[in-house]
Amino acid sequence: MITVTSFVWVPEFARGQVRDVRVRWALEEAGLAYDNRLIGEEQASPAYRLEQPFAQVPVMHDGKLGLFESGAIVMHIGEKSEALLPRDPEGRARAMCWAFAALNSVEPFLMQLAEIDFFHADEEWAKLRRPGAEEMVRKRIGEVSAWLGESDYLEGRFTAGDLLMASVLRILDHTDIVKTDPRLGPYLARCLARPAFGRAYAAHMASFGEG
Ligand SMILES: N[C@@H](CCC(=O)N[C@@H](CS)C(=O)NCC(=O)O)C(=O)O
Repeated sequence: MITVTSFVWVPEFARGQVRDVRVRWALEEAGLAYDNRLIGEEQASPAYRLEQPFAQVPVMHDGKLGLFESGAIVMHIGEKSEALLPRDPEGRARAMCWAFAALNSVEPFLMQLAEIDFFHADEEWAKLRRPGAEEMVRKRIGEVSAWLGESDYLEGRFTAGDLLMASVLRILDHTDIVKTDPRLGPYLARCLARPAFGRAYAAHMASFGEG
């Protein structure tokens, strides 16, 4: 049995953006059922640190195997389903390239901007830093957009790379930076229109009423 651990409560602005959405989305794409385990104060416990060394979510248990890091979890789910990782070695390796690109070459820059906007907007240093942070975001997403060209997905078909790239791009939903890009805007909308995302998002949002 698969169990996804997520927070019983997060502030309003963060709802919909917590990284268990990625894991739920991957499970939905793969057609795998899962239970949801909600945690609160036990996040800070030594026992939970044995599951997640940084005391964060998500965690996923697949039988006796416990995993942390949303990217690693999505890869694990991909091992179980061609819907996320193509079975041919080259297609699979290319999907992994984009998964790492999303998490390593794109997400840090988008997170920097999001952190400024959500946590430091009124601070002087943030006002000075924001234009440079936005410029770097525009550079990176411009590069992804150029790669995408007229394709529907990064490697022609939907993979775990698209799932993670779209998950990263939606971090900036509070701005129009991605939405107004002529290729990435429709790309993000295409990814998020997938029924699997809709189910994952709905389950994530509904979980806050379960605590
Ligand atoms: N690189 C980690 C990041 C996990 C992460 O940032 N989790 C956030 C929620 S989206 C969290 O648990 N924040 C609470 C905290 O750090 O105390 C992953 O992708 O799983």
